[in-house]
Amino acid sequence: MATERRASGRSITKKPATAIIPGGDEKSHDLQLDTTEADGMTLTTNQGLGINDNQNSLKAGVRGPSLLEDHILREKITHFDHERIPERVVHARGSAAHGYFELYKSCAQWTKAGFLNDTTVRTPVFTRFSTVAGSRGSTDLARDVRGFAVKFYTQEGIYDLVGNNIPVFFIQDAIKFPDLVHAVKPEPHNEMPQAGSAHDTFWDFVSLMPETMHMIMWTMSDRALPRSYRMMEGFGVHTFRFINEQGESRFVKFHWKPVLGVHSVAWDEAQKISGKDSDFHRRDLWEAIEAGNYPEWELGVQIVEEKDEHKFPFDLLDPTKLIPEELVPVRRIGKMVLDRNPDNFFAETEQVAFHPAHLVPGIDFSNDPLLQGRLFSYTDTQLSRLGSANFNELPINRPLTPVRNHQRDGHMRHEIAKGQVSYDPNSLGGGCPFQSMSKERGFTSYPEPMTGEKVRERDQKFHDHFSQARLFLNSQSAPERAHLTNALRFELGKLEVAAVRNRVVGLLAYVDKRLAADVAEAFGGVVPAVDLPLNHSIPADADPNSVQPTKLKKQGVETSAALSMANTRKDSIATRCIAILADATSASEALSLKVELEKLGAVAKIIGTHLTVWKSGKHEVKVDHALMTVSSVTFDAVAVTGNALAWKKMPDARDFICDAHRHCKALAFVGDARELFEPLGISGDAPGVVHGGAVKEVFTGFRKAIAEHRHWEREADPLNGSTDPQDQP
Ligand code: HDE
Repeated sequence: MATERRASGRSITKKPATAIIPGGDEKSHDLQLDTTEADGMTLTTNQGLGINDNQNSLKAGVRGPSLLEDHILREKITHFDHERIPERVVHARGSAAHGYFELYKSCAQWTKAGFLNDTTVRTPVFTRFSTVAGSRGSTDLARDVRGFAVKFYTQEGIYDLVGNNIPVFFIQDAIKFPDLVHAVKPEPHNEMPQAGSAHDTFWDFVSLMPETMHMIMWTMSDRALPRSYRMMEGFGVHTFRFINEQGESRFVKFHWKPVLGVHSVAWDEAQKISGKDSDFHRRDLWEAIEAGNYPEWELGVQIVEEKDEHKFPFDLLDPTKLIPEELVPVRRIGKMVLDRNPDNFFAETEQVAFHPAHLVPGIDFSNDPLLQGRLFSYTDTQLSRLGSANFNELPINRPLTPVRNHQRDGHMRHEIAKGQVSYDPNSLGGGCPFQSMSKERGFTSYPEPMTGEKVRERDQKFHDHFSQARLFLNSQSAPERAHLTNALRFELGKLEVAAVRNRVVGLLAYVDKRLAADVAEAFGGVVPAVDLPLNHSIPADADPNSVQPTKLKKQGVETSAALSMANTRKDSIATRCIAILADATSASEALSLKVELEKLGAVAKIIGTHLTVWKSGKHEVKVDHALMTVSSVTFDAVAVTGNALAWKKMPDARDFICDAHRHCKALAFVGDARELFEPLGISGDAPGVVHGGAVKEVFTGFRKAIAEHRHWEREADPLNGSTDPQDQP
């Protein structure tokens, strides 16, 4: 038996590579390889034929026409012509990494899932992050929900937790998903805009669908502009079930909590990053892993006992609602570490096929009508995207456990099933494979009692669309609320149809009158009165206006600290990217600053006007990036060293500093730089700005300012330019 490293990189044990000779027996490949092929260096065709010339096609004479006979040319070009597969209909743009999951403490009291019981097991994972609306080549920094899908290769088969970075969703029922996606995707007549929701069809849909309001609060917040995939939360969104060995069921919501904290960028910054580096999140993930800064998330669960199912003012089956952490705490049960980049983007990141129905014993579905629809969609979409019912045989999708069944044939079947028998029950194959004899090993659905009439309706509790939207809004810090307001002003300001804008502003008033008024200020100040649209899925006798918007208050939840990024971790600069502007005169200062920052785990880069290497005593100081090739929007903080007056004359340097200031990043000026920063409108007393004579004078203040992430107090209101919090929305 030999151990092979598969394309997916997970180690499995299998027999030596063998070939099936039609009509014959297995024959070892090893016998057929000569030493040149064995060293893996020789270029071959797909049939293994050695290629002697990969530069010239076969021609009739050196100036003659190419010959149809050139099978090597034809094979190469034919394969190339078929390289593309359809991109994902949603979540097309994504990046992924390998890693593992480790459990802190057995969860056997809640679930019999093996990987959540045994703390000695390290479960391999493959995790893909994505945007939703954009095409495969679109920018990473679009305002959008992010997908957060984790494939666990457990000892009981594949378990997929296919979630998002926002804990709720736009709609309550799967039947509306195609409409939602059609509305947000580029408009069908002109295929614009790419990867953005700031257009008429999306907001038209929203304005007629009040259940979107909670999710809209999240997508208009900075949650939709993550600083990094490594710094965003993940959520399973739906309520699932845990089933333990005794067959007891509890409801569960899944959370991923990033160890680095939850951080975002500013909207102006996001737009600029899209131009400067549209692969910003992909690069960030890749480089962090290459540098050994492995991203980590803790897996958290909120557990609700069966008997408590109905004790909340919202329905646990409603995916537009979250369970406030104040009502049910998130218990951290394990950690995921991503420590290896894919070897091949297409084979792994593109071909990975997630599915919420890839379950292991001990985890089960709830009746959430959105989840129920997803259970159909994901296999179906793989059939059109990956083109075959055998997509599960692709290396990245294969479970580590053996697959044994009587499914046969189909496009691109890899498995060479042996023997006469392909049906069950059978006696000719000795009855194999058998149904699992032990209940623990196989999957058993939770025997939830079912009654009821066939209806196209939702429970009355589903019709409160505003309480949790308001809870989210009320939980935001003042700068977060200002960003949310300005995002709505931006998105609605892009609309061409005033009636759509008015309907949305009117709908916002149901969430919060002040929010609606602040948004309306950008459009003439009028908040139109709109009736809540009744759509056909709401029973005729339900009056949405009668829904009590303050229900959560009764349970003592008016704000929830977990909903604000202002409460996240702000004590570390690990993995933060710091730009140090330097010239030949400041080489040694730049180097010592870089060394000090890197001691704390930051990634510091020296930026000079030229790509060069300076001498500083016995040290060589390498310029990492030329100023004209970078911009401060791709860094977390900026330190300026060297000749202040020379920087002041350079437009690129001025923009670099001004953008960092505008985006409220930590700024350090080493040496006497007042003549540089004051004319740029930067106050030396502003929060997050440090200046002084030497590196050691600024270092402590700079470090603390970076750990704070952003200093939003510096931000001016876009409508009146004021930085006074009283004037902000
Ligand atoms: Fe998905 N979704 N979705 N979705 N979804 C897909 O499957 C769908 C929903 C999510 O990195 C598709 O393989 C329906 C909620 C992620 O490969 C497709 C409905 C949540 C990914 C599909 C939803 C998600 C997808 C497209 C409503 C958060 C990317 C390609 C009933 C809990 C996975 C594919 C990856 C991908 C359908 C709603 C998360 C078409 C019908 C809610 C992270 O099957």
